[in-house]
Parts: sequence; structure tokens; C-alpha cells
Amino acid sequence: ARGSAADRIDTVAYRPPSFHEMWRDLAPLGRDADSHGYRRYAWTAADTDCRAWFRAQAEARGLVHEVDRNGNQWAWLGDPLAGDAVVTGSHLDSVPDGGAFDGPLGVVSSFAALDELRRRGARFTRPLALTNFGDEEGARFGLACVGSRLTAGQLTPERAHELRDGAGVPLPKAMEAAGQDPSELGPDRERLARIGAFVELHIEQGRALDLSGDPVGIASAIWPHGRWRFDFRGEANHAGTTRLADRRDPMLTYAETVLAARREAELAGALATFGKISVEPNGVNAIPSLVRGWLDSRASDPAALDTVVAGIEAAAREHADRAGIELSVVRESFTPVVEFEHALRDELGSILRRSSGGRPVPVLGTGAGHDAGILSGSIPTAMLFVRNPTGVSHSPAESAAEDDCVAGVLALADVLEGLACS
Ligand code: HGY
Ligand code: MN
Ligand code: MN
Ligand code: MN
Repeated sequence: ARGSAADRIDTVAYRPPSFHEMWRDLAPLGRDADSHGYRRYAWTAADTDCRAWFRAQAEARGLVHEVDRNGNQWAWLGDPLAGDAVVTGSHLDSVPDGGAFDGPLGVVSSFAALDELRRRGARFTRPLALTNFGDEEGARFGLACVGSRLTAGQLTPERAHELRDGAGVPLPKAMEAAGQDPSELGPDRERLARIGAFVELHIEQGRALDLSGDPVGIASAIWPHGRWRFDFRGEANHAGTTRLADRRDPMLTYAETVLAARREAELAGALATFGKISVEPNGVNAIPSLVRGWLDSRASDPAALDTVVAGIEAAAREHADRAGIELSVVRESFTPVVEFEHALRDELGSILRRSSGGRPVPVLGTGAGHDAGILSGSIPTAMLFVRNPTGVSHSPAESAAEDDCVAGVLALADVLEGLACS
């Protein structure tokens, strides 16, 4: 017998030959020299560099590279039109100053897992595709998973054409500037109909595997989560001459709302984050006319999410009314709870149990959104998580141990072999 995944990790000589080279070539793309975080925003030069890297990796392996109507990249082994394909991949774009692993670990591991299957002499009986889904983080245009949502019909072309970045650049213009034709944006049902299973490997964004002592886990569910924009309108005035009693300062109401959000989240057993703010006119010596705050809220229990958001909005209204501040709240995006299909999830579990000498692989939920979550409404999807020793993500401090990355590659290879090879 070939021995379990664990054995192969211990054989010092064995490393997926290309994992390090891929990682080394990808690492500098879009990394900020000061923060050492990644700024790989959709359709920027950094994103274009990452896309070129993906294409080069695909073509170096003799895979057929294509970019679909929504800007997602695919690298095919076998006939893309045959149907019942097994697909694996993730995303290469990042949040502002994101870490090296969120997204890229899944893409690099997909190529490395293919290399491993070729090393094993695996015979593919189904088409295989590796993917880079575009604009997963939504860092530039404010909506996460744009590439997969468009493909799955969860984002209309009209709504996509309305998306603007912070400088007011419309999404279609940004795509054109990057050489991607935006005129065909929209659902891609025939593409999805040709896929039998999608598996996304991703670094865990949390510490469950660190606490359980496992290098790899399987996703059970993605919590419901959404983004709400709170607009607080007050009255611009001179910071140096306006008496406190005469002010209508929206920054105060915003601050009271952020504090209320933490209280409501603790009460509801949910998560609530105001991570992004914009201020007009944004002058040191000007009382703001408008403060915009974006709330990201998530909870394992859908009812708790409803409760916390309602509580935060009620608190914001109360503070705004008292201060004579105008408030508007817009839900910008919402993703309902995703339960990954049990059949595929259990199949991954039994494949990995076999290759890890019978040791069960932990199954864990997550509050992080993923393309796999979006696609789970259209095709059977599953996720593998790789241990994150600190749990930190969406930060330059995000890390993963090399052996755990290798364990992830071997697990993904075992899964792909189990699903796509005789
Ligand atoms: O925000 C998220 O959960 C994901 O990283 N896009
Ligand atoms: Mn992310
Ligand atoms: Mn991600
Ligand atoms: Mn993702």
C-alpha cells in the first residue's frame, strides 16, 4: 500500500515538487512593501499579475486555460464539454492588507494536488478543472464573490454594472481596462451543468483545527452573513467655532452605534464588525456632514443574526433621533446559511479516513464566506480546511505551517483521486 498521507509527509524527501516554486513566484505579487499585506483588488494590476501567474501554471501543465464570461479562470484537464467534471480551486484576490494564504493556498494546492496525482500515475475518468474565481473578497467594489455569484445567477448583470469602487470607477470599466469583456456578464448554467463536484481547499479562518490538533478538516456549513451600510447625516460646520450645543455631529452617532453593535452582538451570541468607514468632507477641522459605516454581521444561528442586526439598527435610530441625525440603513449583501451537501461531505470524510489510517477528519462550521458557499446552491460543493495555528486571517499575520500545507495538498489529492480517478 502507498501508505497514509501522514506517512508520506514524514518522508523528508517527499514534497510536492512545485508547491514551493509556485508559492515563491506568487508571493511577491500585490504585496505592499510597508504592511507586507496583500492588495490584490479585482481588475487592478496586482490582480492581472495573479491571473497571469495562474495562466502560466496552467499552461506549464498542459491544461487548457480559459476565462469565462464573468472573469473566472479555469484550467482544464480532459474535455471541458464532457460533463460531470470535478473542479477544485479558490481565489487569488485579497482584502486590503490580507494574508498570503486566504485564497492562494487553495489555488496553489490545486495545482500541487494535480502534480501529486500525476506523480502517482492516477488515471482520470472525469474531466478535472482548476479555478481562480474572480473578486471573491469584494475589497474594491464592496460585494463579495462577484465572479461566482454572477456565474450562479445570484448577482444580476444589471446590479453588477452598478457596482462602483471607492474612486467611482464602474465594475465594467475596470474589467475592460484589465482586458476582460464585461458585455456577457451573467449566469452560466451550461457551465455549471457540466460540473459534478466542486471542492475548495482554504486555510481555516479560526482555530478549531489548532484546538483539535488536526492538520486538515472538512466544512459542514457556512454561517449566514451580510453587509449593511449605515449612513449618518448631520451638519457640516467649523470645528473651531461651533459650540458643542449647536452641533449635529454624525460621528458621535456613528460611535454610539459601534459601541451598541458590540453590546448587541454579545447579547445575541453573534458577530458584528464595523470595519470600514467613510467620512465627508473628511477634514480634520470640519465637523462631518456624512459618516458612512459598513456593518459585517454573522451568526451560526440565523435567528441570532436577525436579532443582532435589528438591535443595532434600533440603537442607531434611537441615537440618531436624539441627536437630530438623519439615518439610512441599506442591506448591501446577504448570504443565507450554507449546509454543504452531506453526501459529498461524507464521501470526502471516508476518502480521507482511508488515507489517514482510519483517523476521522474533523467537520467544522465557519463564519467565513467562500465561492464554494455561493456555488453550493447550484452544484455539489465541499470544502477542506487547512490548520491555521493562530486563527488569524484577513491580516498580514495570517500563517500556516509547511507540513500542514503539505497535508492539505495530499488530502486534496486523495479527494480528487477518489472523485475523479479510477
Ligand atoms: O468575508 C468573508 O467571509 C470572505 O473572506 N470573503
Ligand atoms: Mn477572505
Ligand atoms: Mn477566502
Ligand atoms: Mn473563497
